[in-house]
Amino acid sequence: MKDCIFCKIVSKEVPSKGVYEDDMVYAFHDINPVAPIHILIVPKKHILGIQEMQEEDEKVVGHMLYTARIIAEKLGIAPDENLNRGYRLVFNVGKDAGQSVFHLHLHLIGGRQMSWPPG
Ligand code: D5M
Repeated sequence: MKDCIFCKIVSKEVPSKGVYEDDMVYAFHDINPVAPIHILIVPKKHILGIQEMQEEDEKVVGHMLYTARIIAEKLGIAPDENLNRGYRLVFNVGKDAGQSVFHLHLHLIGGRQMSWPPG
């Protein structure tokens, strides 16, 4: 989509630090990390956000979650057999939730202790 920063990152028109890519998704380091590890996983198809997700998008959204698991293991932040370590997966949906880029993305955040509730 024209003027979409994440579409431009997917097409490599805008540079990014990629960590994973396949035919459905692209994952790269967030430019403004909130933790030692902060990856964004985006569908190659332009979807505005979860607020515009269609039933036909279930497969790609499920694939984004599975991709997060694979990347977390690769980066060494997946929970161990005692369920220590871990990471957080976040979809910000709409402006009140903090969404600032209106191309669907999943935040994979880890490498430090998280707190709850989020701000
Ligand atoms: O998250 C949008 C996220 O996108 C935010 O954490 C910054 C990140 N961002 C914005 N532009 C770039 C570029 N060019 N490279 C990498 N990361 C970027 P949201 O949930 O919408 O607030």
